[in-house]
Amino acid sequence: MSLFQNELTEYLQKTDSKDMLSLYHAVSEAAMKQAKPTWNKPRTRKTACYFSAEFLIGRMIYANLLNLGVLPELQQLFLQSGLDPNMFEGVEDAALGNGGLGRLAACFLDSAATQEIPLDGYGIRYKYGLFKQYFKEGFQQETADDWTQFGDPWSVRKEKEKVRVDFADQSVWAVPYDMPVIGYGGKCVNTLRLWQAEAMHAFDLTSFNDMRCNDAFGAQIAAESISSVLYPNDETQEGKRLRLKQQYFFVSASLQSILRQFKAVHGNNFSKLPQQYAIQLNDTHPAVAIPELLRILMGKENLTLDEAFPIVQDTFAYTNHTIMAEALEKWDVSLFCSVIPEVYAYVVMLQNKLKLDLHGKGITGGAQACYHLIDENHRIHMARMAIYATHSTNGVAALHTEILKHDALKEWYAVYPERFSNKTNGITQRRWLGLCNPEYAGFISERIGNGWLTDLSQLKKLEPYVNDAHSLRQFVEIKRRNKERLAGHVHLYEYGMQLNIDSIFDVQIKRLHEYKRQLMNAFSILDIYFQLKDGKLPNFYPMTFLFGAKAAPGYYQAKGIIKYINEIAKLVNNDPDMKDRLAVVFVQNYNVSYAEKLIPAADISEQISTAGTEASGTGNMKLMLNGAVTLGTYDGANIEIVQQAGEENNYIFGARVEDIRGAADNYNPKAIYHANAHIKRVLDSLIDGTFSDGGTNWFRNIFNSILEGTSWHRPDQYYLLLDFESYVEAKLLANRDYQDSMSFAKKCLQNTANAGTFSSDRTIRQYAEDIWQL
Ligand code: 26Q
Repeated sequence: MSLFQNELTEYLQKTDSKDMLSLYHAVSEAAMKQAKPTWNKPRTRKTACYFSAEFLIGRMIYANLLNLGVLPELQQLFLQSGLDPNMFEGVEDAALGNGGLGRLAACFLDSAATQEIPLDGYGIRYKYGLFKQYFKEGFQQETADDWTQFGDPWSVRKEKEKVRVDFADQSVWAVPYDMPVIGYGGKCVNTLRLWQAEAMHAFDLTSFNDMRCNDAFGAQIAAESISSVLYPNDETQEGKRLRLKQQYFFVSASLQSILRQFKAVHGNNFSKLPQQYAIQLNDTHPAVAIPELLRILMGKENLTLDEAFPIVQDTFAYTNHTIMAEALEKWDVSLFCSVIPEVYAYVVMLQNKLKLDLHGKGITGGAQACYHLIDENHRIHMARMAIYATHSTNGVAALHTEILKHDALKEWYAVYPERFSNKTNGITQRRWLGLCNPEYAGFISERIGNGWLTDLSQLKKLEPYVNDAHSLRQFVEIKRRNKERLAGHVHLYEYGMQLNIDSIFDVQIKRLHEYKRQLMNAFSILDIYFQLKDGKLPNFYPMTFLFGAKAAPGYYQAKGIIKYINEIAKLVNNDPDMKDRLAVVFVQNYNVSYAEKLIPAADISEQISTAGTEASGTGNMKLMLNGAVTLGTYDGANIEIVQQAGEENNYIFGARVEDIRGAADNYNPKAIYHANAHIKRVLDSLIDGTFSDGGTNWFRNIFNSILEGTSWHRPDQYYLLLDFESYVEAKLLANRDYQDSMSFAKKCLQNTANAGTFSSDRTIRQYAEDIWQL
């Protein structure tokens, strides 16, 4: 009997408090107790540190219990006591991230712990995570995400390990909260260390009596505001002072904490640092760690630049997650200096050293401009700094890395080709199949054993079953029950909405972004609707289109698209002609836990970004793993997905990167609009009174951005109209194929069987071997 089982049994016998909250704490504490001895084991070898401004963890309790191996015990004990083991679905997600980048960080931690790779995460303990979303008359509304409102039993505050972080205008405590990262099987427990900002002098009531009252109060607010809220704009750089403070805050604290441990063992022999620690920078958000480590080594430990630079370079490595120029972080020198002036001196030192290095490579004068860490407009380019001062730069899918090397970062690839590599993203199959789709997980284990939980390549052994009629029928039944489960959830959370279980579930779930083209999906649905109304598409099989997405609160184009899709949903869902034929649902507050319900129920996975814009995608892998076919473009990891699973088992359409490049200069969306009656009718719905945007003018703006463009971008910059016809055609082909349910199930099973390479276990092994030298 496990310690967990003992503790929980005792609790259930002795205590009357059987409300959700008390049980949540009792169960979590029992699990923490069981994990503790393993967690306390000291590290004896080189450790990798994952620096990330975001960790999109999701709900912790079930994943931790699964990995500890005590989930069956919980279920048994609860059922014996007449309690519902699913009651913790009411517990908040830890949404300390925006989307893909933050979720990837969480998957990496799970994979490393499972494979006994010493990897610790370092980040920020935001008081408020990503905003919660609800719809009011079809418009997105945001509320604060107070994720610890019911407590945080999975964190341990380490008061004694707090460190001081200094800014130009304030100094604060960084207090670490450690979370255990429990590997599957419970043999290894790593740490996620999240820093919370607190005032150096706690505001005390005695100062109410004197004039310093306001000062003390103000200082406390100013300190706590640093870790108060996650910035909700993914993929657009916003030069905000507080954002820079957040970055420096967690990076400075993390480096101090790492160096404290290092010095305890190795003293001042800093040349050994890269043999003991590897630090991976999750995009440029933590890249200020580079000049900060230089500052510590030179300013405090008295090393020279020639001694310190190789240490920095050998310690750090950088991952790029985006191609789009507007997302590359740049800081105005004036802003940077007003926050961390002492660090700026080390940026200048790096800049000067870079100039010498380039000179040595024959790059001189004006040819150096595109490399400058501090450009002619007095902005610091964090990506350039990250490439220059680290030993490794990687992209997150094969196509993405090629674009980095030959386009976005080609000047850098020309001088430092040996630094570039690809590490295609992955996902943890524990959460994204084992936990979220237990029936399918059981189906798989019955056939090939459960080794796939720690070695996803074993899924290949499923392949023979694609020709087994009994297995295919069972697959269809499981998918149907997952649809029922989702429908129950949607009924509860989306105002009593009823889903048609006997329809195709077509799912697009990801942040709302123009490049991800949710709008093109909306256009295609409206086109299908008009065709059905006109009595065309006689053999159309019923479809339910599901969307989940949050728009950054200040991103009005994206908010307009949400409103537009909700308007289409209203039209379609209220039309009696469409009953049981066509439905559109935009779920509210899409998050990790909602994803765990949507993904197992999906038949079709929408991955329709403009070729060359989505660095990788990871939702595409989760849907593939759960037996959905991909309706997608040649972009990001979609390319690798169809290489593995076969183009014949997926629906690939549209322009490729080369086609888009070729089209760019003479692309004329207006000509397409006038030439294609379907497109014209659909687009006109934005301006002809079919729908109302509540007087915001957002629909007119969307219409104009496609046909007219603006002063800062060309018309239809994401080529919706270029791909529209081939997209609708592919969608209708999938609809037709679905009607042969056995052959469609076969495609689905082929996708699962070939998803092995998309485990984050594989990805993190590649980081550990190729970059961190663990
Ligand atoms: C920057 C400045 C100020 C405020 C916020 C930000 C910010 C925050 C988050 C910028 C970017 C992000 C997140 C980017 C992201 O999630 N990128 C995605 O990374 C995934 C994992 O590699 C890929 O699969 C996706 O293709 C990529 O879009």
